[in-house]
Amino acid sequence: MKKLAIIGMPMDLGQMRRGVDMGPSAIRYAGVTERLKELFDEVHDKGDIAVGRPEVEVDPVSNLRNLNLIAEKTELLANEVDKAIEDKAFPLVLGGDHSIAIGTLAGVAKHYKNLGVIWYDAHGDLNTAETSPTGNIHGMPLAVSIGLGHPLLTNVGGYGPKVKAENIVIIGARSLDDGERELIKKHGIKVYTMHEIDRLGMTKVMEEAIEYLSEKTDGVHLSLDLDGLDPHDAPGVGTPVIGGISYRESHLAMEMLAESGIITSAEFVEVNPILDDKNKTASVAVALMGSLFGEKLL
Ligand code: EXY
Ligand code: MN
Ligand code: MN
Ligand code: MN
Repeated sequence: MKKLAIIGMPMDLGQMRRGVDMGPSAIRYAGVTERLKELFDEVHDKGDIAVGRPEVEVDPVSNLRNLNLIAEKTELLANEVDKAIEDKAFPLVLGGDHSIAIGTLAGVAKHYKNLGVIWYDAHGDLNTAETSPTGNIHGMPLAVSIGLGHPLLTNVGGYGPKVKAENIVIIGARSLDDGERELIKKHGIKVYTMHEIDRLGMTKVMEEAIEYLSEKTDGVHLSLDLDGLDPHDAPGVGTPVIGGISYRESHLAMEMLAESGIITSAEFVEVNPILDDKNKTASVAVALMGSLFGEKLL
């Protein structure tokens, strides 16, 4: 029995451009349920986590914008993701800015001894309050997952760290801050930047990533930031970076993940319909989900 639980996380508190809280609606409008119904025995749309419309917290001292709110709301997401897994469903979370991953991983990681993570992103999301140039928590969730950052964030779900640094593979990086580069070297995080994707090709990159993770993990979470794609293919994102992964390369990556069978949970984040071109980015997200869950062209 293949069961899918779709969970919307309409949160935009991890960065400063409003509109990404409408990501889950945009993805639903692009037909996520209808598309995935073909690929699962049961698809349950669990609706949205109650983020509400809290007033943004400005705390110039901590360099962590909306710290308390993000800790509180991601805890709610963690509970819902946990429930989905206990219910034997595959959790698919729709964002929301990338800070939501703090909650998704808190709900997922307790179910695995050795969770792996594929972080498909233009950015490293490996900042802490000390290294962040912006104070935006959407630039920090991967650091939080390995236990680095404010305790209110690293302890979401009541435990931490969620993931070992050596169980992480970043794909598509092309905008890394100095502190993130240092952290990658210090912790031995595996990164396929755009240079490796250009040089090796997506086939080789995915073969290597899949082999690397299958050897040492008992489950793999896919955290797919739409800004990993080139802004030409995914314009509706808050922090676009030119020179990204193409639409076709992304399909290939998802198809190879489907074949491998290693992915046990997923989230698609940073879709901002206000910045989009006729819901193109949400439609791309849904098409990639189709490939991730085994849709075939023929
Ligand atoms: N590295 C920058 C920062 O920490 O503010 C930009 C982060 C963007 C993070 C996002 C969406 O992947
Ligand atoms: Mn549980
Ligand atoms: Mn990101
Ligand atoms: Mn990004």
